[in-house]
Amino acid sequence: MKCRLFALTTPLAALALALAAGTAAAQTKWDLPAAYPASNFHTENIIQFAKDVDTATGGKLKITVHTNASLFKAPEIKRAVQGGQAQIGEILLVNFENENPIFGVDGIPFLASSFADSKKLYATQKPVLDKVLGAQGMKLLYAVAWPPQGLYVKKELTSVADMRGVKWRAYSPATAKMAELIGAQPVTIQAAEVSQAFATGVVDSMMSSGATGFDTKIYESVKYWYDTQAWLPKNAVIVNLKAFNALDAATQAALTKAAADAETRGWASSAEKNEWYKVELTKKGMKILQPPPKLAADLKQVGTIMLADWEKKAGADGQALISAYRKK
Ligand code: PCA
Repeated sequence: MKCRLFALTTPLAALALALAAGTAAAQTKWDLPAAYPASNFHTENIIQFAKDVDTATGGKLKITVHTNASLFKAPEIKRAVQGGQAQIGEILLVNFENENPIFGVDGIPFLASSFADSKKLYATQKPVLDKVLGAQGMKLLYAVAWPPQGLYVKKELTSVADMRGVKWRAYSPATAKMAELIGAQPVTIQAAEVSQAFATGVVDSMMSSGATGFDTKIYESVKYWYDTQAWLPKNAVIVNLKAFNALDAATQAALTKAAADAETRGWASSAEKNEWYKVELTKKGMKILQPPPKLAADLKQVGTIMLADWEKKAGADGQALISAYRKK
């Protein structure tokens, strides 16, 4: 004991202490606000991503995932990352369409309605997203599509006319706009509050994936889901550029690699779970239906109007993006 005490006062021991302190200081801790429940496939993927980063950096970069909008509400996460209140976060890109049309291109109905087309659209959109987010002091790490969006309703439909006056849960500017086009009443509610909104009758319908219907137990109040395969909006994990640049090169590389893996894993899991959700929703008593011809045609028309609107807002660059996508 005496010996150890003595040892601590030697220059060598002092150096060891300083090194230990240096190691502790070199550990970086990041908060990652996410807006969806822990059991959601996006969130599970993020948790795996954080683990991969931890392992690859030997614990040098620790990312704490805050699920279900517990740290910031969904629409606040982007600004939190931009301002550095969170170093990294998950956002639903289409939520930010009013800031810049590029964020909304994956929310246009029937522009890209399969996983394959959605990947092509992402490849076209990504360079612009990189630029826009870069100019805002952030960096896109990866993005993963939600499964295709379908229509949750309480009664069977023949056309969109049957939706007139129905209380419609919107999650983005585009889904609110859709409600207006079909004569429904939009109420914007983020996923974390959807369960409550349906249970209390604030809303009676929404367009979303099987994932969110399952996560929110929508089957307790809604019995039909039309598998319209209308669009596949994406969640993106973004990082504050200053926080990213403050990492050493090896940590940056580990983060980028884990992000690329998460992107591949996330798209695969979205497609796989899309099928699983349909089975589970059916087990819970929901009817999963193909839209009848008139309903399908009406919705396509809504998509055409929304694409024209988007192209108008996005100008020449936007039109170029759409034609580049169509050529892919
Ligand atoms: N779920 C999210 C966005 C798209 C989706 O499938 C939601 O409904 O909020």
